[in-house]
Amino acid sequence: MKEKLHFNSKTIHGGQSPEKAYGAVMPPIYQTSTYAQSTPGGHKGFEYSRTHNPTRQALERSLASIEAGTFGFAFGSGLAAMDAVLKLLKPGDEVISTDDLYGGSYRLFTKIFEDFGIRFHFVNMSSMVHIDAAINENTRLIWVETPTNPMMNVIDIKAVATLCKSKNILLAVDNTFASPYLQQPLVLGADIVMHSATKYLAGHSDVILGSLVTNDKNLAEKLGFIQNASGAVPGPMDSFLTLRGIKTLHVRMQRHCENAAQIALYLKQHPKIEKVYWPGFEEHPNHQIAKSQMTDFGGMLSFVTKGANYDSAIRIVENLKLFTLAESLGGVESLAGHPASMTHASIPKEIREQSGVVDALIRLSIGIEDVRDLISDLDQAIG
Ligand code: P1T
Repeated sequence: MKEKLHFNSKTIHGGQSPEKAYGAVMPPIYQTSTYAQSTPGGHKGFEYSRTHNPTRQALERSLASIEAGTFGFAFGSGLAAMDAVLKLLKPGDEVISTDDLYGGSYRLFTKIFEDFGIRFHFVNMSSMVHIDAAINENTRLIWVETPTNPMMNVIDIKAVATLCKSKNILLAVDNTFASPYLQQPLVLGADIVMHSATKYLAGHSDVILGSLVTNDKNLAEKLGFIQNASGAVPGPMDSFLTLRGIKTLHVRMQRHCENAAQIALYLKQHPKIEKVYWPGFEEHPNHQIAKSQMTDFGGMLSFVTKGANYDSAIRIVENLKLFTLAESLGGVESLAGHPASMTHASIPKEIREQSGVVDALIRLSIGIEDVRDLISDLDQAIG
């Protein structure tokens, strides 16, 4: 019954049932590393918390449910979840990814996995032609991030999935910016959906956690093996907090989207603004794809002021009072960031600038405060 629920009920009930001992509505935080056995192997389904933990298992069931998947896995961070996917590969394998993606993802690919003999191609995925041109007989994985961080490009998941299926290539989608409230990549044909659950899923800027969900039993066996064998699992407290966060995902996302839409329109008509990157604008190059694969346009946007440079962008983010200048996104509070010096500093300048991550770019994670206060703050900071 529970898996037939609508999304706004799955966030609360998906994969959940009251705890057996006392009927606790929320799973207890099972802060234990191990479990008593009556005889070697004689246990109640839990042996050691790297392998399984009841609080983490409740979260993993919830993650699978909200992503319309069967198998969920939680990790100690978003990057640890990505690391597990890349460990499906072998030396000589090749990966195609977006040319605009989170700086830490780029760093994981190029500074860790290239040394293990895996080759990465970063292409503009707004056209299938670019992806097709980068495919060869060694291509094993296509890694899509959509909307992209921080340029807000939207990639057509269904079209990439069709291409992947025809060539027997795995498709993984980083769904961090959208959250499953806005788009569900497995339904669109992806094999694996990944989250930095640190962001919208947990939602309160108090946890670092990552997740993977798949419908493929064979892939799930491999990912579960890697999760246990490499051991990058989250603790029970962080699992609990993320599960609690997910229960309000739908109401938070609705407000994030409403506030971001108003701020995007406010910035667009501001005389000092050069360009606003937000997929809800009709003139956004991927607006039609965003409209068809997302239910709304999300809570993230980026912008550049007229004649801006590194110093003037830094001045604006320092002037903000209600927006906090900080890395991360997706929490209830609004954050501002300067990608060139913060989240994307690990990408060489000439490479990041090719995809638009210039020194003048400012990124906003729009929170769920009263939007009038957010606009007043931007007004005084932009001047
Ligand atoms: O920080 P962590 O939970 O390990 O997740 C990494 C990650 C992966 N994918 C995307 C799209 C991300 O945005 C992130 C983390 N991003 C930030 C910290 C940021 O401020 O953009």
